[in-house]
Amino acid sequence: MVDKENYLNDSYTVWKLLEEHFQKIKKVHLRQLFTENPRRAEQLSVEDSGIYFDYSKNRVTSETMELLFKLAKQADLTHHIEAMFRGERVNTTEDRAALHIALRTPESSPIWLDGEDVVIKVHQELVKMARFARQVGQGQWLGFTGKPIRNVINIGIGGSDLGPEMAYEALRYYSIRNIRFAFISNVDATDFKETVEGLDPAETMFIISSKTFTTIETITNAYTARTWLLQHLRDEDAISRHFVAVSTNSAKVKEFGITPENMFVFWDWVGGRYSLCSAIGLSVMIAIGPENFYNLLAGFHEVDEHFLKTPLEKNIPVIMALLSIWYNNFFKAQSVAILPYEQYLKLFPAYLQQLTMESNGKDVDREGNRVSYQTGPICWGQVGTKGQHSFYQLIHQGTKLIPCDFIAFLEPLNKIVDHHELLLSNVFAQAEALAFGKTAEKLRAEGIQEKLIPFQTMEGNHPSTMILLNKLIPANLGKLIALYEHSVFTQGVIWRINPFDQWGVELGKVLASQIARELKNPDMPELGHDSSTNRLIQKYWKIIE
Ligand code: G6Q
Repeated sequence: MVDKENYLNDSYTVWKLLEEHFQKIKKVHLRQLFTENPRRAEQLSVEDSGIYFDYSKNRVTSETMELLFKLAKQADLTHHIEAMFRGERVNTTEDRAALHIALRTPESSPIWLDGEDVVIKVHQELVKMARFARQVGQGQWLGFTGKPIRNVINIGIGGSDLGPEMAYEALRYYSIRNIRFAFISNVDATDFKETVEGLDPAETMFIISSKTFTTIETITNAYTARTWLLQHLRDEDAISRHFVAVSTNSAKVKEFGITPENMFVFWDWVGGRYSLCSAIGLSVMIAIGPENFYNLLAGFHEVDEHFLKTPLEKNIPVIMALLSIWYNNFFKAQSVAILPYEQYLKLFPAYLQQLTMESNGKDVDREGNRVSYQTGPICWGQVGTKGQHSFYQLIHQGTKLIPCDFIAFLEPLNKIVDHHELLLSNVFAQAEALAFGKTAEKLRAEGIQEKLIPFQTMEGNHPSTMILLNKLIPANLGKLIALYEHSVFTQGVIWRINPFDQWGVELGKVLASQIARELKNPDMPELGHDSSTNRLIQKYWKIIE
């Protein structure tokens, strides 16, 4: 165990100062902080890159922020950011760079990795993707029987699924409507069966997205898709008109029967959950068209630049990360809620769940020592106003502290009478009510019966951050995602963990294959698991006898 004395070495003093400061501030109410400082909203907000980031409803003072910035400095954050952007092998356990920022870097700005400009390769692939996306989107890519493609189905899982599906839903407003887009990820056959139900194979294109091309769920679904297609089209030559692959593993793609022309590549320096901007986003590019996809990348890049070049004190992802650490490590909050008030962002909380929890769900530091402090919080959420009628009760009056990120857009995409004013009024009102609550005096003044006062009193002092953008255009989606990516990275730096590996996920991949072999083989003389697992396997054997 790394004890607190050794934690962050020379930053230990700042950590200790933060602990002492926390004791002073933990009971201070946001009501008091706002009353004492009429300029609080102005002072604790940042406006940059088309983002209005208001963190004034957080339980911090200027002293808290100063200490947190000091913590970031002592963790040598700027050095770590520069190392990632330079392409150093920051993913130490896999000995890889984490260069997702190169995927959205303009062609004119080279980034060198092992003697090669990776940005050139990125743009070559983007051009190939754009050509294909136009052909499919404009009905020029014909299926085996000569029919244009009407259904595009991405088969992938984890990082090869959550990003594309979330971004497709988020940018659906911009998508072509004559093609249906779907995403199959679960190895449960129902996912495949229900998705292809009623579809004509002659009009269906499958994109098999898998970095490794060995992930059992994806490969199983891909072979099922192949069988489904060939049952109807009855000719192996049909594969080349209905299957494309996105992968780093050309040998495995070839083995599956997909030719190199139908393969889109990316590289080992792109982590799965950071891969949306690579060819993994092919389905999104077909849906919204190459121009919109390039705009999405431009939004990512704008925030990349902001993260790299802005002083820590005005750096939005850095502030997001420091607030997360403040609640996680000092208030001991267990989770954070992501609450987008935009229907198109309905999958955003689920996407962030992977980004944040797979990245920072680690219990050893960069040197392999077990940590003695809390790392990544649980991330969850729901689109507004749905959540208000379900779990918000616990955030308002429960006994747990749950910091909330509200995300809202000033302009609606779909304008129908006063829907948007109602939506915005809800998100602003929720943040206000969480912070300031409702006092017993106020309730009495409203004439509420005395016996109901304890139940209707809202303590308030529930922290939240408001991320406000103008409108959900593709660039703004890119900005939002990049904010969270860089916040996750910053938290990883301060917790001294590697946010780019995922050994827990790898373990799951190995375990399932072993049990899958055993389930198929009821004649096995002995099972080597624990008694519980052995009995579960035997239960299954009984039904296939
Ligand atoms: C993401 C993880 C994981 C991965 C999936 C799919 O960062 O590594 O979610 O994306 O396991 O892996 P493949 O793309 O290799 O099929």
